[in-house]
Amino acid sequence: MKASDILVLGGSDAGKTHYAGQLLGRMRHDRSGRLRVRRGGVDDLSKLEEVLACLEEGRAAGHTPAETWTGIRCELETDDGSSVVLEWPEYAGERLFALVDRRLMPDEWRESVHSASGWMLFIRPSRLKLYEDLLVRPTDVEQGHRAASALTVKGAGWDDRARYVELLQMLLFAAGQSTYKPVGGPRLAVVFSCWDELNGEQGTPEQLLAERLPLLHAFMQSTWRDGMWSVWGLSSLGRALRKDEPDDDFRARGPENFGYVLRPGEVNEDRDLTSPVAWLLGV
Ligand SMILES: Nc1nc2c(ncn2[C@@H]2O[C@H](COP(=O)(O)OP(=O)(O)OP(=O)(O)O)[C@@H](O)[C@H]2O)c(=O)[nH]1
Ligand SMILES: [Mg+2]
Repeated sequence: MKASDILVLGGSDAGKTHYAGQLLGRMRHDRSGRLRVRRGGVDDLSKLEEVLACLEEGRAAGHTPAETWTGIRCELETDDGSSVVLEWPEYAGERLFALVDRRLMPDEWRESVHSASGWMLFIRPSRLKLYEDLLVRPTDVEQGHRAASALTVKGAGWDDRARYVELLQMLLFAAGQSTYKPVGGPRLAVVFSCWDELNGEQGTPEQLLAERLPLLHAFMQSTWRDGMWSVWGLSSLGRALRKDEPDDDFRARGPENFGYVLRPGEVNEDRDLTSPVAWLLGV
């Protein structure tokens, strides 16, 4: 039996926990997906049970507490009947960008980076932090012609177009990967989460990446071997849920009837939420 870790990468509020909860529900109850929970397997899924319980009541689950670092372990069965043990880290998103901000890689990260067979990077397009640059603010525009507020960069820290590239460079270095030749593993899946928040005009997930994060797109194309990286759209819930007020329709129809992915190159929704994980595991 193969053991495979997926390194889940994503900042705060990126949708990691809700996806994990929905994934568990699908793998357990929907036997038509590419991956299924093996009955009687070696599972430790208590963290995700809590998330799924909230969803079953039509409510959103909470933010993952900062001190959390749990490995969720689950034995899966694939279409061809073989088994994979999936290890899935659950942590608070702010820990991820602390790597870039502090330029230090704690041991827990180092281990995951080394052992993971696939990296899944969650990016929520509606929360991207992008600053104006010279392309949208040409230097020959007279200051007096512009609103004063447009000329100041609000907030400190990185622009996301550079931040994700820096993060991947650090992780590749920690994984002992040379970028001299195209990287042949781990596989990398960029997942644009909360796709339902977009206006429907963004085309395929890769088009969105090229448009909103062109530096990251170029970095992935030139660093990973073709076929070893992919870009997905994801809406784990299909709609926004609230923590305090249950959504009656969601509760009545059940979380298993909500959520979809956009497969690489596609603009249509596909109900199999397990497919990005199946792709990362190579099954
Ligand atoms: N509209 C919409 N909202 C979603 C979806 N998935 C998650 N959310 C919301 O997005 C917010 C963040 O989701 P989480 O899954 O908690 O994000 P996280 O990456 O685990 O965040 P941390 O625990 O802070 O690291 C929550 O308020 C969810 O209700 C979705 O598919 N669509
Ligand atoms: Mg979380």
